[in-house]
Order: sequence, then structure tokens, then C-alpha cells
Amino acid sequence: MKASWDIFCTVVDNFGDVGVTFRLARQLVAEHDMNVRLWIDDLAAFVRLCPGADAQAGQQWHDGVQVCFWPKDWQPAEPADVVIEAFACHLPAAYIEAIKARNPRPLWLNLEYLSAEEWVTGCHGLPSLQSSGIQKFFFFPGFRTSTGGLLREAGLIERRHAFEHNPETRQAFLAGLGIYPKPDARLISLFAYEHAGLGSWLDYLAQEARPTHLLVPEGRIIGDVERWLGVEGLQAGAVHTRGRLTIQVLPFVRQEDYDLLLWCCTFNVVRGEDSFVRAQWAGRPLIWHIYEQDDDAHWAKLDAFLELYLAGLSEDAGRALTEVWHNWNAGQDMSQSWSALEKHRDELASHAECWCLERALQDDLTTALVQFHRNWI
Ligand code: TRH
Repeated sequence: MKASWDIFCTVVDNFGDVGVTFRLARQLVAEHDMNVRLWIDDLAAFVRLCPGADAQAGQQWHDGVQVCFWPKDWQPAEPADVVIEAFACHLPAAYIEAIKARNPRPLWLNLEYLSAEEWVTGCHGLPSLQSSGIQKFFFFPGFRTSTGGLLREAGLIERRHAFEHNPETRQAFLAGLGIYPKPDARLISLFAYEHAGLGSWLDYLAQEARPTHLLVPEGRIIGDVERWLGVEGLQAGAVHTRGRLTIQVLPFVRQEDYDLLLWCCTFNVVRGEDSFVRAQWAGRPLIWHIYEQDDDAHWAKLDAFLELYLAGLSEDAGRALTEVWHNWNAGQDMSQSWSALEKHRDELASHAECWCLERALQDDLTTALVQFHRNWI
């Protein structure tokens, strides 16, 4: 039977909250034939991910998902069979009352942030009784087998492999974005938060023997790039060369195209949660610029991921990668650690592909959610 799903998303900042929920909603429709409403409290963020969307619309349809504006002044709505509050956002009180009143009772889930920490395995899928008298379940994405897994569309890895075997498609995609790298240049993408040490990395790339073409989607790192270049007002389309380094600013592209961009590069710098996962599906070495938390909790998350990710890498390569990730996230000088990492380029590349293929053996997050609901009924 076709179940209905309500997914609630509060945009805290940036694009991760809406990025994850829209991806999940689309997959529920496309691969599991569900009826999905996605409630978003800030459509401006949504419009960036989904060009063609209307920032003012109360309701709109995209890829079969009914995207609804979640107003502060909540208007009554009949709850769906499955209710997901993403990242502990607070459901409207009247909606919780409606969950209580509905027969049959909906499955109420809190979709948590992604973490590789071990404690997640003990908490994944646990219920908690709410003051309303209803049970809410905690659903944890993760990298370990006893978690909810990662968002991954069916056939994603196969599509990437086909793309990699077709240089014309790759070239046409890049040309569509106005990217014409030198034949011997390596492509790196840079989607990151502010980074005080960025200049040292750019200095290094500019003096290397091999040319680098750095692709920078418009966003929070642009200020640091401007300072290094000594220019102001960088916008999508801007291309500047210093030494062996060409920097090109890109427009924000739709989620599917961001995947292709990651696939075109030999190394990706990513951030937050969703781009971090996409870079892993890209099977390329990466730097994760983790989202900073007030209590410094992000360091434990970063190291928990590294502990899993380093398994299978030589000790030297693992140490070099750890140093690069730590320096990047601490905003420190990058030149020494990056040059040490370069020595392990080939090993890191094959490791990234193995990591991707191993993670892809696990059920994807959407399938796990659908299964969780089936088992619960
Ligand atoms: O944007 P992020 O930093 O988002 C988040 C939020 O800040 C959130 O509050 C926080 O909790 C979380 O990080 C950890 O990073 P993220 O998660 O990678 O989201 C970016 C989204 O934007 C992702 O879905 C990919 C998408 N994207 C595009 O669709 N096109 C683009 O051109 C680019 C650069 C990204």
C-alpha cells in the first residue's frame, strides 16, 4: 500500500537541512512510490538547491514531492502515516495533537544528524515516550552496520562509473558550466566554510609543477579566496590564475549536477553533512570541513569518522590525511601537511573507491526507513 509521509525541516543555516530532507523526500517518491509532503520553514534555501522553485509558494510540486511552506502560524493538517522531524526540529503543537488523535497512529521519527561515533549504534531505532504520551523513535544515519546507513539513490555508483568511462559526457558537463581546464590540469572542488589557513594551501597549489584548476561554488569560502587573490566581489563565472593555479567561481548548481562536479574532480573539499556523503559516493579523496559546534563536539565526530575511514590505509597515508583534516578544520597553515599528503595520492585514490564500494553494500537510509516503518506496523 502507498504510505504517506510528512517530513518537517527547519533551516538552521546553510543548505544541509533542506539538502538532506529534499533528497530523502525525492527518493521516497521515486524508488518507493510514497506520497510525500516536505514542510520547509525557509524556502529561500530550498530555491538554491532546486532552481525553478518558488520562494513564495505555499505549496509546489518538485519531482513528485509536495513541497509545503511551514508557516509560523500553523494551519491544521491531517498527519501522514509516517512523520519525520528532521534534526530535532519542533513539530507544531497542534500537529502533535493531531498525531495523537489519528487512528491508526502514525509512526513518529526523529531523523538525527550523521555521526560515525560508536554510541550511535546503541541509540539507533530506540523509542522515547513523549509528554504527549506518544512514542517517538530516533533514527540515526551512519557508517556502521547497526545504524540507518547513508542516503544513496539506486544505481548511483553505476551511474558514476558510466560517467567516468565517458570523457565526452564529462567534457560536455564541464563546458556547460564554462569550465575549460588545461589538458594536464587536475580538478579540485572547494565547498567549505571560512578557513583562516586557506592562503597557505593556495600558495602551495600555485607553485606546484602540475597545474591545478580549483572550482569554487559561490559560498562562505569566497571571502578567503578574494583576500588571497587580492580582488573583491568575486562572482560565479570569475576565473583568475596565479602561477600554476587557476581559480574559477561556480554558480550553485542543482543537487544532481553537484554530484557530477564531484565526479569530475580528482579531489574534493566538502563540508556539513550531505556534500560530505556525496563526496564519498564520488569515490575520490576528500577533506571534510566539518560543521563547527559550540561545545567543540565536532572534533569527536571528525575523529570517529577518521578512525573508520583510515582502516586499510597505510600508517603513513593515514597520518598524513589526519594531519590535513585536523589542520584544515583548525584553520591552520596547510602547506606542510598537504605536501606530505601528496606523496600518497595514488593510495588515497584507490582507498576512496574501496571505501565507497564497501559503504554501498549497506542498505541506503531511505530503504532502511521504509523497512523500519514496515516492521513497526
Ligand atoms: O550547507 P551545509 O554547510 O549544511 C549544513 C547546515 O549548516 C546544517 O545546519 C548543519 O547542521 C549541517 O551542515 C551539518 O553543508 P551540506 O550538508 O553539505 O549541504 C549542502 C547542500 O548543498 C548539499 O545537499 C549539496 C548541495 N549543493 C548543491 O546542490 N549545489 C551546489 O552547487 C553545492 C555547492 C552544494
